[in-house]
Amino acid sequence: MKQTIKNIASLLVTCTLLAASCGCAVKSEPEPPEKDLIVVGFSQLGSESDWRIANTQSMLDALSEENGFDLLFDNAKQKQENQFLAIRNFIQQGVDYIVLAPIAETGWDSVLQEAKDAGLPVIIVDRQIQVEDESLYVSWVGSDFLKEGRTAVQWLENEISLKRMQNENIRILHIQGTDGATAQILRTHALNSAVASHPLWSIAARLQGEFTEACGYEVVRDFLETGESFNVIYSENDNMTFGAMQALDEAGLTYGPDGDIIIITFDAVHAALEECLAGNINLCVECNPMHGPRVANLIRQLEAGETPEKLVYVDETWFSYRRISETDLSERPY
Ligand code: GYE
Repeated sequence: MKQTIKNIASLLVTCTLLAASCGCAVKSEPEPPEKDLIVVGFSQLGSESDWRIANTQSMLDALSEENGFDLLFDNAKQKQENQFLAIRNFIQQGVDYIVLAPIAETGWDSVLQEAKDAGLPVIIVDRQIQVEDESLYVSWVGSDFLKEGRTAVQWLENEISLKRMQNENIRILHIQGTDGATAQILRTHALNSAVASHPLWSIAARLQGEFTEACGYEVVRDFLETGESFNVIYSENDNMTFGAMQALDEAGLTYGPDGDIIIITFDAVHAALEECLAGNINLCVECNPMHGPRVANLIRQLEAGETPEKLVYVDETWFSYRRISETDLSERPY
């Protein structure tokens, strides 16, 4: 024992001498000063869908402390007034950047002018905004919603000819998302143009499903009570589709490739791809929610003094019952 203590003591002396000889202190080094974090205020419009939850997670992951960000997150719970409040709070707190996922396209001029007056760069994510002065935001990143809608109607046209239904009336039940949201406006626009150019296509009804499963269920359930006929559902997001499917089940109606109703849905979240693979949904048009890393890159570009593109569109695909595979499912994290 004594010998061991002696050994340790001589080791300490050796260490001290060594440290002194190379000019080092024996005391542990002071912590390096903390790197400045970039403070970002993110106003998310709500948590209405699986897509939105994946989008929020992607933002939280990318704008993490580890990645050099201090993220202030606000969920506006589907109210534009709450987004105004959040932005004003971010301005007061003196954040470095504001990121806005807007509920609707219009109404942003005043509050974004306040951000501009405070010298704060604003990045828009997902849906777009219509403002008089385009310099109120630096950049937008999101989906090409018109292309998504066109993908859907072109697929339908092709499917109808594959099924030799060209001479049948196509009656479309259109379930719309939140009024005034870019995803709603442009997916609706694509459908309207297609209906206008196909004499046998018509809209059986337009239902307001607010992008939620609960609303999707309620509006379709109530519509089914009218007894109106239809053979296609064009639903502007997966969660409304899930609600619609529940209402169809309760009414004893069949859907999917082997059923009476063709179902077209947007987003292509994991649960929708599962339904597509199981033969309950005909077409899932992809809408990519993983914008976190894209927003982080835009901020890094701005930090480096670069001017990012004004509009950044993401690449997207689609999955039909004819070409979906297990691999598509396993590759989908949300
Ligand atoms: O399709 C829907 C969500 O704006 C792209 O909003 C987004 C849409 C998405 O609630 O699920």
